[in-house]
Amino acid sequence: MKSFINVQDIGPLEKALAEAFEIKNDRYKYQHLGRNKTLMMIFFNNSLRTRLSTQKAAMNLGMNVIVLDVNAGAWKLETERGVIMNGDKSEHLLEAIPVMGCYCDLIGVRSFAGLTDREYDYAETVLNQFIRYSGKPVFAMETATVHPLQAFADLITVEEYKGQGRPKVVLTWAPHCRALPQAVPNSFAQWMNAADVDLVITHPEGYELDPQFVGSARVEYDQRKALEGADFVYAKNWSNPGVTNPADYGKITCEDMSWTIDTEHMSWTNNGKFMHCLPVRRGLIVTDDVIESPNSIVIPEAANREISCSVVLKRMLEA
Ligand code: AN0
Ligand code: CP
Repeated sequence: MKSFINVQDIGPLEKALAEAFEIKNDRYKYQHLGRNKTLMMIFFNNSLRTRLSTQKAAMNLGMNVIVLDVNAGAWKLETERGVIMNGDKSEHLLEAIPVMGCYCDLIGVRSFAGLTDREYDYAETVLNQFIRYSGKPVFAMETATVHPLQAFADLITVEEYKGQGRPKVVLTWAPHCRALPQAVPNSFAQWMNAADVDLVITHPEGYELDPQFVGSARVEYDQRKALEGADFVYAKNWSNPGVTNPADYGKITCEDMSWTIDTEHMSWTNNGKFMHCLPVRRGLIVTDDVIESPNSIVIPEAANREISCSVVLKRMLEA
């Protein structure tokens, strides 16, 4: 596997899941693969889970790991071409990337959407510069529009907790005080569309996700109708994707607190499991009692980040 960005990169999901459970049963089975190989993780944004789980997965595979927080200690990087660099940015990404590529075998990139220019974000400008100029295989650790390591971990979690038959999985928007990217819901929708589940997406009008990610999912604007009979409730805030109205891109155009997942919302479901990628703000996305309830599987979901990443790094080392 030369890159890991979209669900297609991982190939058949049954095989990827089988590999995930094999690794979960024996995390150190492929320890020889990473010998004398170096992973470089580049963070333009904060992280808890991605940083720790990716490092752990790399260590399980016997890799060396270098972590760079671009905004804490490195030169400030210019990402745009054609600018006169007389501001606070000392180095251009187009020199920094090939230099980083010299010191490693694999590169993971976390670079969130700027949420001001839809075209720039949806062209995955920063990620594509890494792919083009690093000379090394690159994987997404949440980029402008996708978070595949999270979606793969979510898929593993649904597989582990589902009962008999095809589960009903509901991706629901929930309110938030800051404008957040669409990467998590985009990838979740993309991966669930590829999996054997009944996917329903619910959000206020105007928050339509990009059609390439919605795929064949059913969109239901009535949150209660969407949640009825749900086996899994996947809550997430995202800012306005600017699909319906381009001028709204990256903005908060709904603050309706009736979308917060509380016990009443969960009572409409089929004893549904509550999921969230974390970090989560209680009182906005979900109430304390729901996230602390026995039906909340946010911690095993986060634990599966080590597993999804182990499969991805293994595949990239084998390539
Ligand atoms: C990020 C987001 O919503 O994309 C990261 C989630 C994994 N969340 C925040 O910035 C709070
Ligand atoms: N879920 C997730 O990616 O969390 P972090 O932002 O803490 O890495």
